Amino acid sequence: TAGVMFDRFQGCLLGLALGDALGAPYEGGVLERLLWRLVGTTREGHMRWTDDTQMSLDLVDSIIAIGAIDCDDIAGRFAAGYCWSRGYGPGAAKVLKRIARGEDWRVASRAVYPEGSYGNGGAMRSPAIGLFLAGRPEELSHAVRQVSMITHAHPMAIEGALLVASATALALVRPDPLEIIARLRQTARLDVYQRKLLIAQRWLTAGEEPPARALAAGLGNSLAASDSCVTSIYIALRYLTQPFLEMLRCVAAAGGDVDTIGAMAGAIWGAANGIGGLPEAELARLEQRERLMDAAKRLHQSTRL
Ligand code: F2R
Ligand code: MG
Ligand code: MG
Repeated sequence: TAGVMFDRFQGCLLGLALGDALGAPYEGGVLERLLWRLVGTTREGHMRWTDDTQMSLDLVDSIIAIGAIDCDDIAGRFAAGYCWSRGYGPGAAKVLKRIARGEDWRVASRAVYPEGSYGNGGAMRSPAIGLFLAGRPEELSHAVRQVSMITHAHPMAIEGALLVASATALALVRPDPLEIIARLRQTARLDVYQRKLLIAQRWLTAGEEPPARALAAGLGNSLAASDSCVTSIYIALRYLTQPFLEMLRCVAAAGGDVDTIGAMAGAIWGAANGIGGLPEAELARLEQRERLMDAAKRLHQSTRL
């Protein structure tokens, strides 16, 4: 079992990074895509990933170093890991710069949006917590809330992060799409998530995938958490037994925040299928693959699964 779990931890982190890197060229408008053409490849010719993977790695590095969730340490690593060319959300970038200047994250996170950010930046890094606290739903819920609050204190952002982390934790141990979606419906509290999870459950039960435009219209595709978290969960579960790249084609066709929906769907898909299911040629072109594999290995060693 430990070997299977180790493979799935790597599948989750590498799936997240691959969904992010392969989705990044499709994100944003004309200007953002043009910019990514300039900065989206390393000197060695590898595909770069964006803020989604950077913040996930910062979080994993903190969990490995401390052996627990420590928001002060995580906030420091988020701020130190910030790099403009990884395409952070504008609000998140401001919060991280304030923390880097020495402001407490509790103050910084409310300084940009007093009610907190409702973007998907809290959710995109939450799969790492799903791995660390799989099988312990109450601890998971508490940890996701705390870690989201560092940059994303809005209830929509927190609940989106909880759903993505829970989907990851469930995919790791019981990769049955209908069971996962039913469990997530029991977890959701906010109306918008209840409504979208019901749509996703109906589509999964019918076994028919809607056209890309209807998928985006029904579940959303923007960088708001409420418009991207259920989208990524649905696509991951719909394609759970199909090739990773088929899944990503669906993400790209739905459009919008493609790197982040790809990262979250990739993490859930990878937690269920393991690193062996990921496409080899694309993995070989991914930047810092060894670092990601090592982080997954050490996170696995830090868990009490
Ligand atoms: N930054 C990008 N992509 C750049 C291209 C985006 C393009 N313009 C587009 O609209 O598609 N990607 C990265 O950012 C996303 C994660 O964002 P995060 O960390 O949640 O950022 P932020 O700034 O906190 O929130 C995003 C935007 O949402 C609006 N917003 C959030 N909370 C708000 C509030 N309380 N009141 C008003 N507006 C709020 C703002 O417009 C924020 O800028 C991921 O896609 C990642 O890949
Ligand atoms: Mg990104
Ligand atoms: Mg994005």
